[in-house]
Amino acid sequence: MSGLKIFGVAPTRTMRTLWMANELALDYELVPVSPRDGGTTSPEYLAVNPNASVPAIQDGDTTLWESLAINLYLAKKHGGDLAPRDDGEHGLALQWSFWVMGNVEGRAMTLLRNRVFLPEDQRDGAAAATASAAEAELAAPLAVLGAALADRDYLLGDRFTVADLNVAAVMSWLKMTKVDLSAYGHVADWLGRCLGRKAYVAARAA
Ligand SMILES: N[C@@H](CCC(=O)N[C@@H](CS)C(=O)NCC(=O)O)C(=O)O
Repeated sequence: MSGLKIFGVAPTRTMRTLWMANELALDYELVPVSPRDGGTTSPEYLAVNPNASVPAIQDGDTTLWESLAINLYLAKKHGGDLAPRDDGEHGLALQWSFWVMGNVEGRAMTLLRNRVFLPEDQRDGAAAATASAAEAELAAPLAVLGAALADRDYLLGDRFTVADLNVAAVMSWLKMTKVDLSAYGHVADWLGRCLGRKAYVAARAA
């Protein structure tokens, strides 16, 4: 088995993997698998990802799922500026990736569900209250991220790395849900720098 296959469709967490693949200018095949049409539960796909979710990749003999782990793998394998340069940077890339999954993703998903996916005429009342509670819970992690970015352009210093990509890919949901970042200037500026990258824009259009 050779060549990189990315399983998924762009308007899902697959976008995270496509963003990384574009940053690294990788040659890949996008195998369209969508949760919307039962694609993730076919026996063929469950053999690739038993979680019945996207994304997943096959790269030679390596099969992987979990979007941010896939990105850490691709960055390490292909090197360059996006990859951690030493053990300390490697640790920080893991730290920020685990952090964003544990502290931001669930709350951002609650916001997406209640402010974007729900039909517009059902977004007030309980839905609005649930969304506001999730937004309030984001204050502490946003302050942590803002403090980390106070004296640097990117999470590991002066270059964009897999740590930024993984955190910004999750934080892009906050933009979609119109979370007010005005109290977090460093975060807003950094997110703008990350989501302004050509490789991200191309991944969204894939
Ligand atoms: N933690 C996983 C989550 C993957 C995930 O839940 N993907 C969604 C699409 S964004 C999915 O395929 N859900 C299956 C479904 O809705 O049936 C990751 O980051 O890769």
